[in-house]
Amino acid sequence: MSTTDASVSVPIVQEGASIEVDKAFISIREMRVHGAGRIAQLAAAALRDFTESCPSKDRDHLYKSIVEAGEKLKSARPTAVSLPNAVNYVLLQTKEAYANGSSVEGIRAATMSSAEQFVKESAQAMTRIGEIGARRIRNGDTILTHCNSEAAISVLKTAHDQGKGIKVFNTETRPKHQGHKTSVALAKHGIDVTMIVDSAVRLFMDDINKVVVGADAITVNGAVVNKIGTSQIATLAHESRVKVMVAAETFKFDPQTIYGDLVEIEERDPTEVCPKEILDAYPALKIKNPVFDITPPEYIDLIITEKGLVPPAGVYLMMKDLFNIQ
Ligand code: RUB
Repeated sequence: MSTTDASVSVPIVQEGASIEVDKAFISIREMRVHGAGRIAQLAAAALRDFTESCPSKDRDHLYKSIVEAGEKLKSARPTAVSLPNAVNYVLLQTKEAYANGSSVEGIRAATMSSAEQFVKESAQAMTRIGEIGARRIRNGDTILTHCNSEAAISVLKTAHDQGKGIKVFNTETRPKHQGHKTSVALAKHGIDVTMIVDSAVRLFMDDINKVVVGADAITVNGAVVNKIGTSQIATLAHESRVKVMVAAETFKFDPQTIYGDLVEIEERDPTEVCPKEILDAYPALKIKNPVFDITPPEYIDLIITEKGLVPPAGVYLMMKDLFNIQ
């Protein structure tokens, strides 16, 4: 299988190797590959490889099989809208080809080329977000980031490469410590990085003048769903008048929120928070482990997308355009 565990800067989708849908599903569900952008790319690549290797010679059967594989991938994790958006992007072409009466090979080609296109566009988006976001970073800024966002890291690396002399604080990010990957990626890139525990953010807020985080989903009113703890950080930043910027590809925009749907917040296993022996010994002990939270638009200054900067209040118009909503 052509996935790597989620070390930043290593392509999730490597050329020449085939990705199985079941394995991709498990990798995403068990967080061997995590982060909204990476799971979207993995899902698109898995659909491409599934389509290529599917032996079906019947167009109805091929179509049904591709749609089913897509639905399975979508169900791997519930919060990051990048996952259904990636699958829907690919399936749009599958559905069009099928509806137009295309042959088995026609359906296959349409699906594979749109999956390829998604992977290519998401890599390009990452570079653009770095360029656009780095313009908002000033020489000598001290920036806080949370969790492990490729988009946020792209902004930080680009600013550093432009010689801006930034310093970064990053949280370890309980309970799965994805922040360790961020520290390593930034340190490897030569960036001055300091890791702190999540609960130390307020203590260090006086040293910080910008917050840059990623997103799993952005709702129609400009609220940002991201790793648990993001909203606490944004609240503290607001209190200290520190700017909060969110780096996110436009496939993190959630079109369903236009119709009033809520983003489902994933709740993970209690053993991520507390050792199993303790839970077994004290059955009355309750654990809550929601892994994302929602930062209201009032606490966000700017969203950095590959199509440009957008304030939270501008999300609706951008979404209308992106998803062709009348
Ligand atoms: C990852 C997380 C990241 C966003 C954005 O959570 O919250 O900030 O997914 O990442 P998890 P990216 O580790 O639970 O998937 O910018 O890489 O898409």
